[in-house]
Amino acid sequence: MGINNREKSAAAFAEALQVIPGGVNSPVRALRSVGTTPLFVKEAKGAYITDIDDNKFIDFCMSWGVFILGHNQEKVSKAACDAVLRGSSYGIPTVSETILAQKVREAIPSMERLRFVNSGTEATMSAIRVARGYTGRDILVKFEGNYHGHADHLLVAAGSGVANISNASSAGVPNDFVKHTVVLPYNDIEALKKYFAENGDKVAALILEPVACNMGVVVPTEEFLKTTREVTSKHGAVLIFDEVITGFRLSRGGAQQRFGIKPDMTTVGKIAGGGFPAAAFGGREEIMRCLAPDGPVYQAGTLSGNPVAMAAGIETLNQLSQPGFYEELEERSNKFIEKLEKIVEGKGIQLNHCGSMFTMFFNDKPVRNFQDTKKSDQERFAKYFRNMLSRGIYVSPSQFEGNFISACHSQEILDYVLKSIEESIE
Ligand code: KE4
Repeated sequence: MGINNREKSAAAFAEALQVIPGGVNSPVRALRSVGTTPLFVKEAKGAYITDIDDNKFIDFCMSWGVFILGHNQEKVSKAACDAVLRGSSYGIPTVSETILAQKVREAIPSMERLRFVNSGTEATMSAIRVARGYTGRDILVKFEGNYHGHADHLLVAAGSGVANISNASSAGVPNDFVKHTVVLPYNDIEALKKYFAENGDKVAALILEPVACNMGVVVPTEEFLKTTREVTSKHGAVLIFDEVITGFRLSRGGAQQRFGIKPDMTTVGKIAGGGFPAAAFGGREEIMRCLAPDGPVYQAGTLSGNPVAMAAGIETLNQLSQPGFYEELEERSNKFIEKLEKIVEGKGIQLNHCGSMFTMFFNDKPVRNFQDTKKSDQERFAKYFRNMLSRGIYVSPSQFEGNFISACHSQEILDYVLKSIEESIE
């Protein structure tokens, strides 16, 4: 494992640059913040990705958290192939959409009604529109460092790929488009209470990552999470948990099950689509009743609920509902984290984790919010990333992202990764 050469990837990148901006279809894949150029993948199986130079890597990014079962899981891929051979899209309902919707709701009962879309961005954009339609209010509250996709009104102090961009929001977004978006510091209970005391009755929705992952993993205090529920209930604002990452990751019912807090609406994606373009937004029936064709809030999508993604999602959720799946993953993750904590102790690294997701911040101080994360040593992180790559391990290529332990990461793999981390942080 590891890199013997990357000539074909380099040539492929040069060619991609002639037709695709930055040579990538999503900025964070360009690996600019870690001082190298992207791999071009040929195939993947389980914990491994293989690039077009036939280098094999253990993957800890797992397509940004999608593959909790592992890449190209046999039954998931077969379900998708079987669906394709029957037809890939109809723009007409299929039973598979109802089946997957029922499975999502069975795992996340707060999603009394839900609709499928093609990306997390569409899911959060649609959830916010429904919340505004339901309340008749305009203001959206979000938190610094939380990333909810690239809809115009959400690109304010966002995390993930935007975190590496110096300006607080994206060019091309007129100020008018973000004037109803209020940004508060994550994990700051006083700021949250103060804002709602003064403006709560004008707030349509509060959206947050119930465990942040797009500034790197930042676990909120339980008090902070409880306060988001209290202030929104008190002022009739809609509480939206963006569980695109945490859904089906932190437990079968996501963060809301893990922390026992029931939001009014939830978005899910990534795992739920089994590696295909599918996400969903949903919540209380009386809110979702506002959606066309029942109600006045419009939302639509040509490929929404397409049968291929539905088939992959159904097979994925079936496997995740097997008794003991999450207990086993949690136990293996905890053991890994315990060992990693010993390795990074005294090395100027903060290890933030929740369940099977974690981030190593190259930072001398605890990391509890976006401002803390930005004091991390990105150069040191970049060197660490390249050291791991040379050892055949592809960790998430940004200080502002999480890493994901998945069912395919055997004990042998985890031990090799720990040994490599110990060597790579020096
Ligand atoms: P997509 O539109 O990228 O499918 O989902 C947007 C989104 C919404 N909400 C949360 C909590 C998310 O994490 C995301 C997308 N996550 C990033 C990685 N952290 C996507 C990776 C990328 O942008 O390439």
